Amino acid sequence: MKQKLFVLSAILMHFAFGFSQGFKNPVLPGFHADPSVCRAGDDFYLVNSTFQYFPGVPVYHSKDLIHWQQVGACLTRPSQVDLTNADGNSGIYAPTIRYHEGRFYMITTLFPSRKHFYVHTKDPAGEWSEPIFIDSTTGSCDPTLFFDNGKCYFLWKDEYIKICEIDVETGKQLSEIKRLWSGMGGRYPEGPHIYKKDGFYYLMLSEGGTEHGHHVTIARSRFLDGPYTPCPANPILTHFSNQMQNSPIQGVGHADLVDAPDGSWWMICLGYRTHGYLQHVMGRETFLAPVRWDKNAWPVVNGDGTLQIDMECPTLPQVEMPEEPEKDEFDKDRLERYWSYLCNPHTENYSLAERKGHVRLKASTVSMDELGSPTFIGRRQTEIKFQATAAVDISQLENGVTAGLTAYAARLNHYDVRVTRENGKNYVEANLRVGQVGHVGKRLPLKSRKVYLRIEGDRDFYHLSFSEDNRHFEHLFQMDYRYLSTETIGGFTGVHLGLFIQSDRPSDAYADFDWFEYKAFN
Ligand code: 6LW
Repeated sequence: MKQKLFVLSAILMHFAFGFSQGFKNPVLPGFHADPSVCRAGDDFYLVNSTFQYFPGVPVYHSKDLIHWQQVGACLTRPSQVDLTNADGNSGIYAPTIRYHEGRFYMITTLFPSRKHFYVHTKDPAGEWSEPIFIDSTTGSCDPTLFFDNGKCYFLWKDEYIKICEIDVETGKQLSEIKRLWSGMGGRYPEGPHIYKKDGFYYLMLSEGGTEHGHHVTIARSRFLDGPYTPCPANPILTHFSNQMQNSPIQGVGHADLVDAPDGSWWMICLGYRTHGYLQHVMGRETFLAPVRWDKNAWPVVNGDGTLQIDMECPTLPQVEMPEEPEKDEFDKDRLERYWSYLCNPHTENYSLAERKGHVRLKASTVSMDELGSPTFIGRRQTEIKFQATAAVDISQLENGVTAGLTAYAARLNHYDVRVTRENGKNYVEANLRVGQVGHVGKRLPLKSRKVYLRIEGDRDFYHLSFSEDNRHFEHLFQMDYRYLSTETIGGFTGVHLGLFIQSDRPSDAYADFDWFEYKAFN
């Protein structure tokens, strides 16, 4: 009844005020994979997987499921997660966030150990606890928690979706493990979540793999341990159909459901925006869709189980969140939350204090082509068309040291516009790493101690250029976007625009980045 009133009031608002609020997808653009959402009162919180990036599992806050602000991260301390030698196929996989009796829980899996663990907090924007491992079960991924009748249940993806009761204070297994459902027969049944509504337990999961065949299915039972009856309208969300083959959004799946204070239901899920046909570089992003879920009925996602970039639908009352600054002047005592490190950082190689208004990156012998934690900070590419510019003081480089701006997809897939010091002179060059092949484009001598490095993206290329006056930019190289795409390199992450420094020998050299500007054009 409440939902009917919500829809009716939205329609009345539409005609009375002539507007249908609607919103633009993705609600979290750029690499925001495997989203999970919960609600505490009027506040929504959402988490994403992060693999080799640190801090792990960013926490976003919203009042309307459309506008999100990153308020923290779950894994901010090396004691919580060891990402040594992690890459885009390991580290932190899909998380789930849940709220129960005043406490937030985030459960996830660490690869390659495949150990499931969770952390908790009373303040999702603050520090989260030390990890509690569920030692009795390792293997596969996509854990979730479900609280029912004073008990806590742990579910995860194995060859089936499995469940057991745990002691949520210790992670100790309290009941035998049961198999619940393995979906409709699609490959990789994964990403399970349980919801209790109208006396039914609903088990939702994704099948088909996190590529073009991805789809969301659901089943229900009067009993938590089943048997589960599949929804006759499965899949309830997919773009694998003929109807959606030309959609700019593909691979939709890995969803979570949440109800709003007004009784309406919503789905967040992952998907990716291709460059026109099959390939994407930004990783899997977070999308939103309205759900009609009448009493005792099956949920219906956005009317027909698909979603669009421009969503024309009634929304919750919209509450804007502070926008991320386009230009980062590095003038605060901590980095903006959108910056990430690769693996657990060597914190001694980063300083915001040694030169006011600059981030000082100190050379290490870990190169961008290696596993480990090079001196690097990166932020997500959030649109196909973008412009990233970094201003850097290169006066303290030494022979054999290289510093610059990179479009980073993986250690063997990145395009850099970089400054290198040789025989006491500084040069700027384009450096392309494509698997086992490296290529350095034309190398030009630099006269100034400050240089401006730029990478621009469009539907076909990444363009690398530089300037010594921040007005005239000289083009160095343009490189096909496809060699940074997930389809080419595999893995589960997305391109980051990053600042880095590295040395081929031990060195005290450093680079002072004065500012970084990122403009996205959608
Ligand atoms: C994750 C699985 C998936 O564990 O991809 O799209 C895997 N869904 O649920 C890695 O993100």
